Amino acid sequence: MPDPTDLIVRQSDPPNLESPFHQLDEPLTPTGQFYVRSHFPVPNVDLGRWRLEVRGLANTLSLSLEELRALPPRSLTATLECAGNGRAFLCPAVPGVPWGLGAVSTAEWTGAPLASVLALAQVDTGAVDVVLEGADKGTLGAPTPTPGEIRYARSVPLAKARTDVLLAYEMNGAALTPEHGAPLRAVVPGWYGMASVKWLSTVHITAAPFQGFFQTLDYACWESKDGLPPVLTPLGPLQTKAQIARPAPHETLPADQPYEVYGAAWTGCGTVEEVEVSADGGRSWAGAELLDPPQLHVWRRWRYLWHTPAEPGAYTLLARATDSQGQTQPPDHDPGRGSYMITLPLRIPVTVGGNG
Ligand SMILES: Nc1nc2c(c(=O)[nH]1)N[C@H]1C(S)=C(S)[C@@H](COP(=O)(O)O)O[C@H]1N2
Ligand SMILES: [Mo]
Repeated sequence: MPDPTDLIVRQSDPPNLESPFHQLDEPLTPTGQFYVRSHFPVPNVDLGRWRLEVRGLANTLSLSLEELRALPPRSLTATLECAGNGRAFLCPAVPGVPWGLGAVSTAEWTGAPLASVLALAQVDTGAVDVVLEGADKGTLGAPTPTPGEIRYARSVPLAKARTDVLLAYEMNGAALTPEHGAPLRAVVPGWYGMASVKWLSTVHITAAPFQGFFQTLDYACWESKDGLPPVLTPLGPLQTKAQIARPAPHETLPADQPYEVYGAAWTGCGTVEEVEVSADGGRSWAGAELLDPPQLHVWRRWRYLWHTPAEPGAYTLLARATDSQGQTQPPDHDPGRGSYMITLPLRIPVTVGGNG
């Protein structure tokens, strides 16, 4: 287990642990500070007998870890964000793990491209979806009970699976830890974290989009298109978002002093191109300085030099990002998103007062 003092415990069994986002420093989150999201207990994987099975519209495969390690490895850096990150900021409150700012982290992942495994399996024409199934299992109760005991499973469309999905056995240059999915997990760059299935055990190739529990009853939202009534749609790409790491919510800052507001911003498609900060509750906005070069699927840290007001009192800071496709953050939370994709600019209350 990671050192619990490095993470904020939102739930201990199964482990749901939040990264201390206010400690954001380097572009990569140290593994011991990387958030943990699990629906079921961490499975006991027998490493001696472990194999990755490939089934469905392809040749059946059963691959050992050695066979996967023998495929040409690839490394990529990707920011993972849980779709429920920031949920604790919603008013009125919504059900689910009450994540603050820290259900987001960035790591370097190394493994075999899923494309290599799909090529080995010679996927049939007619295949459209790739279901990634984990070894973890359990039951969930109200408000949407599972059909008895199920395994965690999520799918990615075949085209995405062939593009950049990684089957990772390493995280930040070391073997994957149990809570992050050892011995093998998927990393789906640019997508909300639910797609990056941990403890991967089976890959199923299907002829129709998968409609499993975590694709429909969970991790889906309402989308309205073409004048039709709203349609329940599985979550996919990360939405553009900036977050303030410092000051932390409810921090007290000295009056009439320069203060460096610091944070990170990310997006699913393209790169973050602009971050703006408001120090007056969202009435006026000013551009922040981006500190990292643009890199697909990786957050960019940013800073904004704020001269704190001379007048002591309560102030509200907000940040918002815009990406290279022009996607920016909505001013309000769309009810169709339910308890997911919380990208309205979060209000960070601070006290400016006294002599600090
Ligand atoms: N097998 C399995 N994979 C899983 C999950 C899970 O509960 N079981 N949780 C998903 C969710 S919702 C997120 S946000 C990410 C979190 O990955 P992490 O715990 O390494 O941060 O894992 C995803 N993969
Ligand atoms: Mo998640």
